[in-house]
Amino acid sequence: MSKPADRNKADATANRARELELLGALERKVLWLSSWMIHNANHLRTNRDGLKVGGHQASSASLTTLMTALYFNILRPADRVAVKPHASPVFHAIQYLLGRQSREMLFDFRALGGAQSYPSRTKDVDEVDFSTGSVGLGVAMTAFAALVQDYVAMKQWDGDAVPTGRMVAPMGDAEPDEGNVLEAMLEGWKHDVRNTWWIVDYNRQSLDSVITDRLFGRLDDIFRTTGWRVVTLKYGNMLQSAFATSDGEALRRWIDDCPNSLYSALTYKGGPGWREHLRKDLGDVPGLRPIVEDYEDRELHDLMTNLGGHDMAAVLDCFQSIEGDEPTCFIAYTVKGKELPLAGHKDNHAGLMSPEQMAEFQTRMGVPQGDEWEPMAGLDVDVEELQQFLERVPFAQGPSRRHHAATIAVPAQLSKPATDKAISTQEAFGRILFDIAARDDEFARRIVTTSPDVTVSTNLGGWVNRRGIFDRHPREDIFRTEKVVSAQRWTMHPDGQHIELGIAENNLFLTLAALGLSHSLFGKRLLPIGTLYDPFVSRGLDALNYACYQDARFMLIGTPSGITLAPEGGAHQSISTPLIGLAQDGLSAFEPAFIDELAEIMRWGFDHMQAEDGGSVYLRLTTRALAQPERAMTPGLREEIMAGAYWLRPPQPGAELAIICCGAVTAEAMAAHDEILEDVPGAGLLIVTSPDLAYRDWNHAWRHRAAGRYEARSHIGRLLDPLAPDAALVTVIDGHPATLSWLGSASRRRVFSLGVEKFGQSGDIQDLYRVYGIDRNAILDACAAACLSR
Ligand SMILES: Cc1ncc(C[n+]2csc(CCOP(=O)(O)OP(=O)(O)O)c2C)c(N)n1
Ligand SMILES: [Mg+2]
Repeated sequence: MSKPADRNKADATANRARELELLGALERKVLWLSSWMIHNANHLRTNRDGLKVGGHQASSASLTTLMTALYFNILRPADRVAVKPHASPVFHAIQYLLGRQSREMLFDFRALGGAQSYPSRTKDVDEVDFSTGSVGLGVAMTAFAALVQDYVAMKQWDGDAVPTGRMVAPMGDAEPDEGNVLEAMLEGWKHDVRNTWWIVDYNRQSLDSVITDRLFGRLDDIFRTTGWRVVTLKYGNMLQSAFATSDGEALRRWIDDCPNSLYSALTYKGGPGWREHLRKDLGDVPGLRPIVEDYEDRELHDLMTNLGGHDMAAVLDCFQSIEGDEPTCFIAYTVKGKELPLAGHKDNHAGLMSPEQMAEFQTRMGVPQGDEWEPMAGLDVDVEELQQFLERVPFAQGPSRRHHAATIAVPAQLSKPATDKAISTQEAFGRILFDIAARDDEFARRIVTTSPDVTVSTNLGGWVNRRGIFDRHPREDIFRTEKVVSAQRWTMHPDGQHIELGIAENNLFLTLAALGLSHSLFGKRLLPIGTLYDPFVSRGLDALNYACYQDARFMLIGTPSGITLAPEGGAHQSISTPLIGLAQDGLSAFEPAFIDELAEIMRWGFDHMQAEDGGSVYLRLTTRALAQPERAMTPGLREEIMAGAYWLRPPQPGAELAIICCGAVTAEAMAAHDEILEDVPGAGLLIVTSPDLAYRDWNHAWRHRAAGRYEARSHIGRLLDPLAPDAALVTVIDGHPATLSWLGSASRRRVFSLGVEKFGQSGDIQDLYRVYGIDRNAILDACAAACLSR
């Protein structure tokens, strides 16, 4: 009789073999479904516009083994994944097999309402954790999500622990070409980010071509330098066995020395191609002879393409061997288009199998005609056993991957800073936050600020002094312990509520994206605020768009802005950001002139960031101090500020002119208005607090009217009603004039729009406003032109 230990070992081996068999069947099915989904969308479904639908069969095949291993074995419910964008079909096929995606959605891949081209948190129904699509962003997002996971876990809110998950990115090997990935690695290292897995689908091909051989080895270095554990998964078990034979070393050397391009080309050519080349090298490497002579064409091809990333047993062993929370990069060697006739061809990125190739592939996969969408059709394993296996898959335990966190009560009013002096919106922002920092309530505790090395210069200093900087490890402020006088207290500890970032703006937006999804990812609601110099919104714009696309919720402060930052000069002037604010979906943009408006907008923003149908908020602020109006915040004023515009000086009925201004140039508009009243009595002065909300409201109103709801009026339309029908509007903003020029159409009146259209130069406000035509005289000239052209 065998000993119990032996029996256990034998059982474990048998179980492993069963598991590998089932995973092998699932892997084939995932490969089939992802290929078929794309084929159906391109060749079988009716497509009306004549455009190629596309989809990436080769990129999907490249990642099939790794994704199968992850989703059906490795991942746990607390893990969160950013899937390589063009492996979207693989993700959807897997969710389908797990019963989390419908056949209809797969059928409608890339059609309206169907499974999305690239995994989408907001548009897909099968609970994508992180959207991807713009390469590099999803990868980096996982590092910041890991940071946020630590942030909320270390706060120990609500008494319940946040289960630790791994933030996983199965990624393309060209993704690190995007600088934002390298930026994230550096930032992640500074923050000692844990629990992050990046799995590089190392197929050595990108979109256009085969990746240069010189990159070989560099990737490992880059990862190790930034504190990552690197695990290379190069050869499958078949190749490893071949290496273990007496002539194996020769084979290993041949493969290792084979240039990427040649390896890809031979992969495409298959057995005869491999044989021909190996034979040529027999003179130099006689050890290759047994392989050339003993293997059939198909065997030879399978052996030579038996890379680690396609060997299920090797992949599982590798993933399962990982212990600890060190960030880990797996470099998994793969073949782009593995198992498909597209394999290895340098042009295969957008390549599609032809109907003939697909028919041959279908036969090879053993999928009966008519059963193409059947999850279990054509598998050579016990279907019942497979079904039981699927029911036990750890990843799919639990009803939903999305959390719901209760909203945090926002105070009914945020008090504006008490001052009788002129004050800028940037300074007031800092003081409002400083006041919030003194509160002992949930609202103050859930605010988290972050800034890319402009914390002090965007006026977050006071808040940071009171609330501290987040760090996984407590660190003293050395300047303080050494008694060096400084206005800043930079104590770092796990309770800190500010995340200090390096300068990279992409990292700011990805951090905001991760913080702004904390309620859904980790069940802990945060109220994130990010500050940066307004011109550098453009530097991180794709990441901002990415954050909004995922419906992350945050408050963005762009300050200082426009040419109003004056002596700072042309390179730092933001001209187009008001248009970005207007056009960016998921972001409500404001440019307050006065600090009581600012306090209202911030209060509203904290609610809007939490509302089911809400979004993020962007405030374009300034360092220019303006004298403040003495007034009470009446409910009516509050409502109008939040609708986007109000009359600072209402027009007389029938007035022929209105000056309309936004933000820092309100002082010039007021001065011009004072003077114009002599010539145009009754002219009004309108303040636009949000070109974005006012525009959206107008747009909604005309669509309502177009649909027959004739009573629909826009806020701006109502405000401008008292003006004469042929009155003129003169608009002015420190930004692109088109931001407000739509008001002409909105009110069917002539509009004369002032703003900044050219890159500027250093100077003081007076000089710059004059040169770029947004000073008092420019406004008066525009008013004169308006009246003359009547
Ligand atoms: C920011 C951005 N630039 C360009 C593209 C277009 N694009 C899509 S995939 C791709 C190449 C990706 O290569 P790799 O990451 O190696 O993925 P593979 O398909 O080889 O697995 C490119 C350039 C994109 N999606 N996003
Ligand atoms: Mg690649």
